[in-house]
Amino acid sequence: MPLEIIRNDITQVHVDAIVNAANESLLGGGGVDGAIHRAAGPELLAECRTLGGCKVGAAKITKGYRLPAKYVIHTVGPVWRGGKSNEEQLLADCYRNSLALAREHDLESIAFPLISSGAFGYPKDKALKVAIAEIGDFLLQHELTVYLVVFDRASFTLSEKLFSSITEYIDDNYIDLHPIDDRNRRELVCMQEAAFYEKSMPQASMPAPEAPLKRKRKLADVMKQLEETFSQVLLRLIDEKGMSDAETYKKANIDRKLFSKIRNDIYYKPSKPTVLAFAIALRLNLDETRDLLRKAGFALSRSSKFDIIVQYFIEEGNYNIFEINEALFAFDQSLLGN
Ligand code: AR6
Repeated sequence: MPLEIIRNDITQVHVDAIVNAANESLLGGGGVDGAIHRAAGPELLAECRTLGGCKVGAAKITKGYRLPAKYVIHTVGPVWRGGKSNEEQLLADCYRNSLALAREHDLESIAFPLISSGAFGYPKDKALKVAIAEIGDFLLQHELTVYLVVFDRASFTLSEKLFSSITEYIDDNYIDLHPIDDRNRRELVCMQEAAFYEKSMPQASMPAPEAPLKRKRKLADVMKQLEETFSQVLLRLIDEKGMSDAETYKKANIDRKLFSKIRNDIYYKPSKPTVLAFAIALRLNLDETRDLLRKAGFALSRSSKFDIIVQYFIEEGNYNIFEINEALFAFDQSLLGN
């Protein structure tokens, strides 16, 4: 998955580079900076002494020494002063300049902490937004695996407005299956199956009376589409939308390797998050999303928070996969992508 949000101690992450939320001296400090220096050993400080400090928003690279990561990219976030002192731009620069360094050094993976969101006081939800937007923009242009490391879930908050509107949507749509006894559950499954069959062949079972020629062609189309596999439907949709392969897999938060597997194997069986990721990349509406899921043997379920949250974003017309993953993470769900 090109962008993954994980909960971990960044000093433990096995990647080409971890990013340090440092200060302008680059000579160590508390928070993540202290943890990185402790884990890397005194050689890191010795190399940092040769760098001559670092400006806010800029980034410098050193070796990783005793860390599992090969490199440390040191960047200096802005101190939060209420939001009117160019903080957002400077924080965005931290991500952009760190990612540029990763590219210059041909790195394949990088892990970021939530820069400025500790001692420097940047509100965590705002800091997260900047991180996701900058990393997301970068990933639409370049190949890299990026981990956003969130230290403790308690520190992770979606903006209150988004959080409460998703919660409300879940409350309205979520069916908790547990209180339902077996008989009810069987009935529910039968109802879902009936709805499924009713929806799956509308043109074939209920032809419009007034257009025999058109009806015939439509039926042929339906039959042809029934025979298509997930992989074939996906490639057809990409063509129909006028998108390129790269644009599609990047917007789906899917890496190139997985995409070429799907492209080369017409019988490829994707996971549900992968199918939904493509539905988002292709900006499918809910019905189209259901059709694509069905091709891979899945359906949207009202007893899955994961499904309901994705459905919320589709209904809102928000197809930004990184923002959707931010919400899924906040609600403790698995993320979209491979
Ligand atoms: N792994 C991942 N994230 C961590 C870890 C860790 N081991 N430790 C803390 N965090 P901060 P800043 C999270 O204060 O706000 C230093 O003294 C933490 O929960 O480390 O940019 C420097 O020398 C928070 O969300 O960095 C500077 O003087 C995030 O990392 C100053 O602090 C950033 O918190 C920089 O302040």
